[in-house]
Amino acid sequence: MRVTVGLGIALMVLGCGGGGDTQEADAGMAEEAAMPARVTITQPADGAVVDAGPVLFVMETEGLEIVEAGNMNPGTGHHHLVVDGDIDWALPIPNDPGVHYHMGLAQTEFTIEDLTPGEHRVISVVADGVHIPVDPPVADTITITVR
Ligand SMILES: [Cu+2]
Repeated sequence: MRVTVGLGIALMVLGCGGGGDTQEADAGMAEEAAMPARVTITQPADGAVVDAGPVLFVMETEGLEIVEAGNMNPGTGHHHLVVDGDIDWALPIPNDPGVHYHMGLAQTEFTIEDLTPGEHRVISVVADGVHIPVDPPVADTITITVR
């Protein structure tokens, strides 16, 4: 019986990619699935004015695990920062420093050294092991001004 239930949960996870299923076989798991994952840029604050020079970005996540790039386990991903750029939600995030940055070693903080003076839109987005944004999207956007 235990084996049957365990296998059922394993198949369910594989089948749905780790999200969305609210079967009540396991109350704890149903609760977890009901909470949407999210990411927040906790530093700098949205609207902050920062001095030119290195700027430290700090990300906090809920509802998913931050792991190294290459890990395709359901419910995991790694951080990215997109500076004044766009995101194609269906494609791998490009690797072009200056616009798209990958935190492929599971970092939750990242310093951008060379932000130009002026206003910048910075998007934090969590993507899977092959750098495709997780679905549903887990992202946060701030605007900062470098002086
Ligand atoms: Cu990546």
